[in-house]
Amino acid sequence: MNQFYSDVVKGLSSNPKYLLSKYFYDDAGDVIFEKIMRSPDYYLTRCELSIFKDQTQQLIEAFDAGSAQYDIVELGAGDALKTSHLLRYLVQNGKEFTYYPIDISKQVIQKLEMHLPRQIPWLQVTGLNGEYFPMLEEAGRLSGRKKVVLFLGSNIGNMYPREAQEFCRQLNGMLMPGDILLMGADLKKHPETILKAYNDEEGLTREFNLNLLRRMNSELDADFDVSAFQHFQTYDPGTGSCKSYLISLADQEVTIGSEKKVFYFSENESIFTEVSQKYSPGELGALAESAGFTSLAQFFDSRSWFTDVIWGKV
Ligand code: AVJ
Repeated sequence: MNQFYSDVVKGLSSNPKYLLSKYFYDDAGDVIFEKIMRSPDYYLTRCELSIFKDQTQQLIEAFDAGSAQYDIVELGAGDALKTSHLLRYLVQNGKEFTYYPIDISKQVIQKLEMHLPRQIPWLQVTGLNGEYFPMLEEAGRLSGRKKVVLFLGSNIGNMYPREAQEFCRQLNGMLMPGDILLMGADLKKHPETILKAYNDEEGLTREFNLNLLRRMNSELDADFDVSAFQHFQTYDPGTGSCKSYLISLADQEVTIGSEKKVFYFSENESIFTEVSQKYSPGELGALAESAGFTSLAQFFDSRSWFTDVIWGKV
């Protein structure tokens, strides 16, 4: 059977139940996520975009520390809107480089390879469709230059701090001395502001969360009654963990797959679906150090709600 099915069976057989947030992003999920990024309550994307628009030159000056010859690799490129500001600036200043966007979605890569060189004439784009680490190795084989690796949008937040530390350490192990990491992270702030980003007025995050049930219905032949589950969000200002759950509104059973596996949900039972971890600048500094990086520079939006850090591999 496929990976999605076995991950679902594992998660729903656990106590407490969970599902993996990477499965949010099917075609319908991609569309909802694009709407989330434009939603007034979801401040993250706008904050990071303002950093890329307003501090383009400063970001690039930080890359130039050491060697000024580099290629740009992006983990989870998506629509590359934020990155396009950097890319345009580099091209206009006559920099010779290749942009290697990595994404798990084939459509995303095809779109980027087609549209980016039209928007930014002379830009060299080589898309890599697959998982982060294998594709990062592939980029290393293709590129003869130092690498600037982008990991934006607070994607690091989908890991708990311990997992994030392990991820950054692994990433560090794959880089060469002189390579650079530019990572976006959402910052701790008033808890109401954070909760509202995931309890948006338009109900987009709710739909994003419930879409996971719809995806299991269509791809795994499951029979979830989507109306019998409720989106529930928490934020713990102490730990900085913002978490999404689906709550079963009734005692119910759900059948999944051709083997007709049955799962029981009692009334008010939760399924954990996502963590969106928030950091303080100090915690990010500690993360850099524990993963073997040196902090080179740090950028903030005007309200200091979001940060982009630049770390060097020594
Ligand atoms: C893409 C992981 C950064 O956690 O804020 C948005 C995903 N989930 N709304 C986040 C998401 C609910 C997002 N990241």
